[in-house]
Amino acid sequence: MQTILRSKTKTVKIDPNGPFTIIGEKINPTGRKKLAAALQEGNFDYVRELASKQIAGGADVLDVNVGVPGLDDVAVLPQVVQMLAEEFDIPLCIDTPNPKALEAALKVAPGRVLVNSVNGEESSLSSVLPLVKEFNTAVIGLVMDENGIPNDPETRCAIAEKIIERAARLGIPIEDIVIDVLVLTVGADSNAAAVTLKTVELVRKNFGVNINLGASNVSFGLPDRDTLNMAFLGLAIHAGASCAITDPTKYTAFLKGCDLLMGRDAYAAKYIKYFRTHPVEEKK
Ligand code: THG
Repeated sequence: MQTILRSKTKTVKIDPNGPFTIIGEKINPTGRKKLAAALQEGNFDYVRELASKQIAGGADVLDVNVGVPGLDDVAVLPQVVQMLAEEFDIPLCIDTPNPKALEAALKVAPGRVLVNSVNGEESSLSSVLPLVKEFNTAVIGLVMDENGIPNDPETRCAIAEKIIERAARLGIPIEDIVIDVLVLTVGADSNAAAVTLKTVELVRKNFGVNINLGASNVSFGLPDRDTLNMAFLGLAIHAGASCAITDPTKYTAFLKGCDLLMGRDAYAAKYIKYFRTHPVEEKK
């Protein structure tokens, strides 16, 4: 089951059996004062820099989130999307909880975007899914609803099913739904990642859909976040995840390694090509 995304000239296929799709997380001002300030001033130079660094690092798709308290996202989100679409040829993942800002951004986005996100709440289903249909996009479905994020894989899976069914009623095909099984930090609950990994297996087995993770969430508040993020990504890929919102400037090499080890990189061609363009510094 492939989820097709497009920029002006490029196509990205998210595929459970293909190479892992890397969605760059860094255009997101949460916890980043410099980006928040730049967005508030309407200066997009730093956004440009974050986009080009992530693309150079190996991003397949860029997540775009302008969530700063007090910022007029209905105005700013489409401006940032338009700038990115003009200057970079890479599909976008539009990350906003505000359907008005989403609609404004979809009006200016070329190609086929990934909407981030809808969830199992009635208000979300009824405001986001019609936009997904109207603008012919794909969409990330979060396994949470009015009652928050369930603690068990079965209830998370039931929310995934609800999102898939409600989308189908509007004529949105299942391959355009990417289920995000949601990861919370193991700093607060040491069982959190295990529940998410079980949910990956269950959603994959029951529906066969593509599965996404906001992988860097797993390590909030803990030392050496890179170690935890990479360990989690490796386990999630083996469990059936096909894409992640994560940091391509740090994890692309690791993820190319996972593709090769999963049998998704014939003759190690992509792994070798990656290191040809991103040489490892000489070890002293
Ligand atoms: N699922 C979906 N979308 C999402 C998330 C998800 N969007 C937002 C978030 N979660 C994924 N994006 C990030 C972006 C940055 C960080 C974590 C997740 C992060 N930032 C550093 C911090 O806050 O400590 C700061 C910046 C840095 O040092 O680079 O960790 O789960 N569908």
